[in-house]
Amino acid sequence: MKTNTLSPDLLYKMDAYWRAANYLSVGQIYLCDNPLLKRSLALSDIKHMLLGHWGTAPGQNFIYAHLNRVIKKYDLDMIYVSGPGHGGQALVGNTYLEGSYSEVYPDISQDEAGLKKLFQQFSFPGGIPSHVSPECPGSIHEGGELGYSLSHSFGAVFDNPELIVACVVGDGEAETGPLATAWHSNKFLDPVGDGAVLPILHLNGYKISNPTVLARISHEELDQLLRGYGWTPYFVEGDEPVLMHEAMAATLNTVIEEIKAIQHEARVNGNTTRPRWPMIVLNSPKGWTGPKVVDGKPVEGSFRSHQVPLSDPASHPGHLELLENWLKSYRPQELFDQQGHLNPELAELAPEGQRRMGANPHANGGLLLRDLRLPDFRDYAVDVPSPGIRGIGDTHILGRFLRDVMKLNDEQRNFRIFGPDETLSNGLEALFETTQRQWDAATLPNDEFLARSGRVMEVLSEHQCEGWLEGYLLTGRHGLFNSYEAFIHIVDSMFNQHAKWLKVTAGLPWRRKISSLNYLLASHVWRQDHNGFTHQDPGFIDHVVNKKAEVVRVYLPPDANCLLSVMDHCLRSRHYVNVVIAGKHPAPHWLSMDEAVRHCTAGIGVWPWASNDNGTAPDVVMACCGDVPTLETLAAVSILREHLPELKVRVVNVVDLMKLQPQSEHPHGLSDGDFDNLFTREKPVIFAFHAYPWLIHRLTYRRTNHDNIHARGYKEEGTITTAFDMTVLNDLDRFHLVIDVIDRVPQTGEKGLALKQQLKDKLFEHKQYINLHGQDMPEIRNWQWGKAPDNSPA
Ligand SMILES: Cc1ncc(C[n+]2csc(CCOP(=O)(O)OP(=O)(O)O)c2C)c(N)n1
Repeated sequence: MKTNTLSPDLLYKMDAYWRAANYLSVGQIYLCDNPLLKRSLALSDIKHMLLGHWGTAPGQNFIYAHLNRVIKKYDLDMIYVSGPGHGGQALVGNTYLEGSYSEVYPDISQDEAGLKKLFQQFSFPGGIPSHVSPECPGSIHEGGELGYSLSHSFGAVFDNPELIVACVVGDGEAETGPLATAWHSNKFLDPVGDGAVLPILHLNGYKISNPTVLARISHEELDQLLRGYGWTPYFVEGDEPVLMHEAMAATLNTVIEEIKAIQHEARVNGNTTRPRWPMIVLNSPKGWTGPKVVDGKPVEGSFRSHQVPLSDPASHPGHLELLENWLKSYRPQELFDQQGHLNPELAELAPEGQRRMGANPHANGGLLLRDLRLPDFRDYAVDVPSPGIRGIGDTHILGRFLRDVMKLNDEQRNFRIFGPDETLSNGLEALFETTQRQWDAATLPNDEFLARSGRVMEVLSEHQCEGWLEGYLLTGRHGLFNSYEAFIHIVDSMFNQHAKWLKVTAGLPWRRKISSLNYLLASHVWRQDHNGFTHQDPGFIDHVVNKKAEVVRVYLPPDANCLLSVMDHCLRSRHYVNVVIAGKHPAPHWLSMDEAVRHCTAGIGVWPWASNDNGTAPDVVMACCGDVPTLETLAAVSILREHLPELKVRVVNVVDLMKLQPQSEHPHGLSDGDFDNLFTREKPVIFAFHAYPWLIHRLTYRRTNHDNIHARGYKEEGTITTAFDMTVLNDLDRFHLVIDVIDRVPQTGEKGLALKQQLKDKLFEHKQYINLHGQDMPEIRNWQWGKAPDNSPA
């Protein structure tokens, strides 16, 4: 189709701007000197380590230049997400051309000296990484680990009705599971309250050394696939720059006007039909405009252009001339003056101020972050007249607090809860008293809590939940991800990337802190009553604690009041990943709200009412971390008190797992003195832990009393069975804990041995009972702290 969207003059300038960006992309990979090619290239101008990715860069430079035009034409509030973020130099180069880069890094000035530094620093020790890393202004998505660009983009536009995210999806990236599912995000977008995502599938045909699937299906099949996902694809295809500029410009006009029309229909005319949002398929050669043939092999339009198409000229002499010709093909003398300034006619093609994609505040979310309005969590407290009273399940109580967090921030529209279809299952039903699940696909009369606009985001993809939430947080809002504990592992790697992002951005003064990524892991390992072994895996925290201490926090509140206190803290915190593990099943309450606040503020502490060492040296420390281990520990303590009353027992409860680490390793870590005061220097410690027991050793191996810490936890034993039997299967139950004490405290003597035998009999009786009755023994079910009669093991 012949169009004339661009005047000849504008077309020339846009092509020149693209050439300038391409020149910078090549220069960053290769040059450490001679940035304007004022003299012939010499070996000394070339970096020794040639690192980076060329193949994706020219396509992304092309896209960026064209987005600049529509931003100006339509005064768009737009940011750019680069799925193939490995082409980092493209974004660095474009933000340099538009001036936003030099504003953040004045040393990289827009002149010859700055150009030289720009080239030198890229993929260079002490410089910047080769991806669209946090150091790159305008980036909310590094794109190192492929697959999350669309999810991040959707997260960014939720509750940002004026924002458009131009999301470049690599055709290789599109093969990943998360990306393949992310196309469905269009069924979760509210055209009234949310902004728009413009996906641009970068169909450059190849990955590292393979073709891409989407490039090797027919045009028709790809068109049908994308339509099947609910999009209207517009194809821009070819390799002839002039024709491609015109096609891209015309198509961008079309899609932007379509986006605006959809939004107008929904916002002004109240049309509630789910729209088919437009998207672009850019089919252009990989390594476009680069060397066509190198050492007799085709490079442009092939996988060979993925990284560095020309090798180090020191060992490949012919490559120096090829490189010089390649750089000169962009005619840099037409683009930059002798001082290295971009030709002003080209410079004015870029948008101005915050409309520049490198300076858009949405891409530095902390700038826009407003505190949440939080109700007083103490108002949701459970009354605990004495420790051990029965409760309805901790997350159900938390749900009421979260409901009111939603309510209070309804106007600010800056808080959402994300989950893979588990918000109800995880006990947060109270949320639906005030909001709905956002859903723009069809609904049936029997559906529950679905609405076009809602603050709960549910899709059965942990990847989408995580990606959406990250995008939401990175653009300056707040949120919570609730998930089954076992399946949060699905996003282990996404968590990694986000934690890395937080670590790096914390060290960049111009990046403002964002709100924390909060995980609520309910439906945990110990209570998988109707699911069993597949749903039993508490290992996410083993994974989390690998990350930098300044970024990660892990909380295991033992009861509802502690959970409220912890969650309040997490929602106020900044720039962390907070993992909170809590139960949803009926469970005892131990602490009044005042006690809970004190305990959670300390993060760890002795429970004096459960201890009988009365401030003297104990014979044994019973430590517990997690709701179920706390229950079993207290039940064990009550057995000890009844049968071995002379034994001095100290109960230590841990809410903040990082307290166990040495202070040198984690800012929350206890000093060695404080640790010794709690756990003693030489007494046995029986530690009942929620997760895999080895983690306790990993965290405490440097402590004085480490040799005497005996940790119990989940040992990968599980099935569908009773709640108590789960603890028995893993030796975490009250009877095993008492036996552990007897085995480690010699002074229990004959009395201890007799008790041990009784407890072994009890364990036998327990097995027989559950196999016959299908539920736990009454003395287990009805056990309550402080109520002696049912406690007797005899
Ligand atoms: C999850 C993940 N798996 C593998 C890689 C290694 N990798 C880096 S680039 C690349 C090919 C990407 O192809 P595409 O998305 O089409 O990007 P482009 O062709 O634009 O470079 C691969 C496999 C990665 N970065 N992330």
